[in-house]
Amino acid sequence: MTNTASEPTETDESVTEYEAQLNKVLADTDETAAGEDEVSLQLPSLGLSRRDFMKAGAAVGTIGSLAGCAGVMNNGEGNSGGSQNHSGSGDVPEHFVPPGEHDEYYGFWSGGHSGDIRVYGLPSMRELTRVPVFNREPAKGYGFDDGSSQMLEDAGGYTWGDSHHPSLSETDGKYDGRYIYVNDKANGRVARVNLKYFETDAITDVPNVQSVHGCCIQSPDTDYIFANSEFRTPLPNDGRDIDNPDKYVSLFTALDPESMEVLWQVEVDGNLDILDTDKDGKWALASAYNDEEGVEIEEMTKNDRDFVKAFNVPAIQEAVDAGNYREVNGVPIVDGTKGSSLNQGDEPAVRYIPTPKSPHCVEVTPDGKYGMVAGKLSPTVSIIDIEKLSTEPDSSKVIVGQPKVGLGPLHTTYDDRGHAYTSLFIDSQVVKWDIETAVNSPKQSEEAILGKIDVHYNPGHIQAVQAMSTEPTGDWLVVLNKLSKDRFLPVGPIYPDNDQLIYIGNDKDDEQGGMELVSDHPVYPEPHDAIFATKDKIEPAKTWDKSDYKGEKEYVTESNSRVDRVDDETVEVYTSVKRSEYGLRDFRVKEGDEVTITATNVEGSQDIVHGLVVPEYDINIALAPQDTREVTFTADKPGVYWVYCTYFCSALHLEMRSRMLVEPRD
Ligand code: CUK
Ligand code: CUA
Repeated sequence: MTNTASEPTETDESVTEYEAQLNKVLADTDETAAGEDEVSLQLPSLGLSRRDFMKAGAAVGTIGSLAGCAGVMNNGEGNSGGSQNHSGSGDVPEHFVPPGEHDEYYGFWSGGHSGDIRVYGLPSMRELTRVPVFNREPAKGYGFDDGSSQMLEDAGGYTWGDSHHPSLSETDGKYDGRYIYVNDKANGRVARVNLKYFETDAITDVPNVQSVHGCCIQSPDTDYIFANSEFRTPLPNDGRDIDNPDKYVSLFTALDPESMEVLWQVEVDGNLDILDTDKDGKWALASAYNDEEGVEIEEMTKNDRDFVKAFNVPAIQEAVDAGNYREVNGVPIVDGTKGSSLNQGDEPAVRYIPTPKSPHCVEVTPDGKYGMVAGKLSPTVSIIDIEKLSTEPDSSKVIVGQPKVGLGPLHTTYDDRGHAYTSLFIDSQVVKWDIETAVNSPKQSEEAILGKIDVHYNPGHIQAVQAMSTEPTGDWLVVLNKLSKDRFLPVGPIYPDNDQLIYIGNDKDDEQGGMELVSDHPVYPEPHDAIFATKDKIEPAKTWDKSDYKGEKEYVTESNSRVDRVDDETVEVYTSVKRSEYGLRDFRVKEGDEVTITATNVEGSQDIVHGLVVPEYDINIALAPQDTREVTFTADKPGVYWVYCTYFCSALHLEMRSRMLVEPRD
């Protein structure tokens, strides 16, 4: 704890204010919960006073010295806090990956509001590359050539996005290495990254929704991509019902994984939040809050329960096929609200499963048996028995276990030995628990807990290797901590996040359940989630395959490099690119021409990338071997413009140039 200077009254005020706010939420919950069934918050059974709960919460809410203390106070027992970059015991396998050697796993991080996907190796935690998705990225020329800038324009023309939940495509429940799908929480979009080229190849701006939060593929065969809109809005949101929050809706959207077109949407009561599916292609489970359908925080937290929504995908598809929907902005919208006639009978389209208020997430176990709903405000995880969704008509009986895990549970992940790991935001810990024990012990009990490990600080997502597929491998776990505080050299008021690597391969009977903190890694803000695949699942191309763009773009060789004048104001420039020259040493256009440059990197050797940039024209494309890119612009400034290469490709890299000569038009 280095940030202990306690001065500012403003900080104290904000803590007090936050305490008061949370106090109100909890007071309401306690009152309404008294004498009710087990879905209530049940704070007294925590063995903690509400005051303790409050303090932890208050510290979390304030980015000051207190939050750091919260982690340490809760730790108390003197366990692993000291281990930073070395394992504390000899039982942890080597996580240091020596120079020249490769990692065992690929990790794909969503970048958050940087809008990208980051690619890391595990266990080294070395960042390997970034794949720009919703953001422009000059280092890769993304958003600068015609193809990618047109794609961004067609997807709404936004300049940024907030990527949250990356989902790897699956075949038969196993990662097939074809695609990653990821949502844009900011602008209500879903994108696809092609893992042959590690490049975004499609973005869909989902109609009728404002923010897409939950996003996942449908297991086991990626037949759909699902996307949850978190914010309720009028339908359509065209100026009607502005002052009528009752009429705002939240939508569950299905997209086609190949065409990326929106297929249908389902309207529900309350908000929708995060998503996962079963492993049989039937149920999609969405966490949800704000069953009150309020628009202000006091309204949103009035009731002591919310409802997880279970979407019966075949039943919904049947309703769509039967024309049982209304259409808004060209999308079929199925009525999945509580009173809908589609929700009656043996195969209801949507089931509403009661849980404690404001649950955060749903994550399905690798065997597809259970969906875990982390309580966030409740110190529990609710276990949904997925088979019972089809057989048990009483929704409250679908929850078959509810272990008390600790304060602020947000996300759950799995190993290959029947254990669950849940992040505790307020306690700044990861808790390991046994799934079958939790199902077989009384609700609210701690019998299933196998151990807890401290992390620093305030974890959000946690993810174990291969845990979203049917093949978890159970050796590594990454904890995405929201705060890093005093863990690294200070870098100004916007800190890095701190992703911590934990070894989970030992089921030791100690207070940490055998979990071992292995290393800390600062990360550029602010990744939200990650997903890991063994290295054999991903087979990236080493160079482009020109047959992949045949018919769309010309492959320009040295001998067919040329300038084609199409008409008086349109010019097409074709140039090859290789070490250390462009096919055209210069090219001539007229002031005011619309110029399209088509350029091909004709080299076949891997890792030889060339750039083609034109200073003062904002032109910047990057060309991997065998790739062709196009860029279109208006030559509105007469003069001489050097064209140069941005990648240091050879000893004659600096001499690798061409000239664009723009003649004045008289
Ligand atoms: S949400 Cu961030 S901690 Cu967007 Cu996945 Cu749970
Ligand atoms: Cu090509 Cu530098």
